[in-house]
Amino acid sequence: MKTRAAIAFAAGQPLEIHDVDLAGPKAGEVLVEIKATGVCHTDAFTLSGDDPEGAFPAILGHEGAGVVVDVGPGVKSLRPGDHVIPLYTPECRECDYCLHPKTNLCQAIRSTQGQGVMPDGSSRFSLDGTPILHYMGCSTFSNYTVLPEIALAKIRPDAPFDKVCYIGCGVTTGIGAVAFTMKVEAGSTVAVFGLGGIGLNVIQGARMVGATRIIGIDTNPAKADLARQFGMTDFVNPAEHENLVDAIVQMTGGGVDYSFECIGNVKVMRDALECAHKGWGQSCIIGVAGAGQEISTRPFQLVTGRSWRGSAFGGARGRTDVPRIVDWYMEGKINIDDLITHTLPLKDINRAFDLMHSGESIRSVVVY
Ligand code: NAD
Ligand code: AHE
Ligand code: ZN
Repeated sequence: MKTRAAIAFAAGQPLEIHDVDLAGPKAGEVLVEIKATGVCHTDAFTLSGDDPEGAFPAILGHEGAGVVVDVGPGVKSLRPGDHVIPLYTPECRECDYCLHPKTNLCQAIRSTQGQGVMPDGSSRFSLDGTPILHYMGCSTFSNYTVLPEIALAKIRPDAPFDKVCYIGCGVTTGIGAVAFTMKVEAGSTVAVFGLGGIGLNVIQGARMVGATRIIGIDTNPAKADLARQFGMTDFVNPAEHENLVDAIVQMTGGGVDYSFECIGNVKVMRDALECAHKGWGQSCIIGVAGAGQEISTRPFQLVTGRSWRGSAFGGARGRTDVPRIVDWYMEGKINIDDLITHTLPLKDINRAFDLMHSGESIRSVVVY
């Protein structure tokens, strides 16, 4: 079949809209009509050429929601008409990782996914006979896409696609990092570095679990108002402090219980660690840093009781946790609507990247 898609032909180039050929689902695979997709900073990161796994030409996008159209042989858990959210972190429920209680990083299809192909080593997308790569196993910047059954969460049919698509990455990543990965306790003091599409969800997660002081840090003061609405109690603009770490340590009488880096800047990752409280403070890296970049700190920071951790997809097990998070949204427990600042048609998708880079948007959602 044909599907309209935004193709990334090369790093640093705008996406191009084409009618692409899409082969049907093979064994264990599912054809999905994507109804809406968010644009995450990770899409921009890969498009920039900084992603060591970035390969082109590819169809980016990993924050979608849609409807099952067809299933390949052997698919048991899904059927046409089911509403689904694609999972860049699948959940096979069989591999060593899925069976381990301490991780959500299912590895069943990780190596082929990282190469931009389906588990059988081939792509379902092509243009004029040339294969186009999949991205993060999702490729939600295509109106129709094919995914393995284990990479789809079945969700309730009354949830609006143009809102719950954001649960496919940003919402789950932010709230999950607080609730699932770090298990922040009520009464905690939390610092959130970067108040974008991820950081604001960390803030709403921190408020949900009962954190009493939530400090937001962003170089763009225009982010502060929305952050306050989501639960931030204090805003810090790094430009107003000669030593950001000292400022946060002083504000909190020794440092925060938990800090989260939601930018992808290795210097800020260090600050986030070092403003965690001596003896017990824990810092979580969520931001994705470019090829060749490394983090550093004095080992004494860890010797004296701080811990450095990280979180992918908020520690969520997608087929289990994503439907629950959709329920939280439908029950009014979390706010997604106010974070979706722009809704665009696919033909304008490059504007979503411009809005992100200029700091005007929190999340842009493309609606098909
Ligand atoms: P975004 O562009 O919406 O937000 C980034 C925010 O950081 C902006 O508000 C910006 O003003 C602020 N910022 C930039 N430099 C800063 C600095 N030096 N100090 C303070 N604030 C600064 O991006 P996003 O969609 O929220 O994504 C954030 C990061 O999280 C990206 O690196 C993305 O790739 C990553 N990410 C990781 C996961 C995961 O599973 N680990 C999932 C999704 C996104
Ligand atoms: N490909 C990059 C790493 C990118 C990365 O860290 N991705 C996150 C999700 S970001 C979603 O917006 C992730 O889940 N990582 C775990 C994994 O297995 O990819 C690189 O550095 O090679
Ligand atoms: Zn993402």
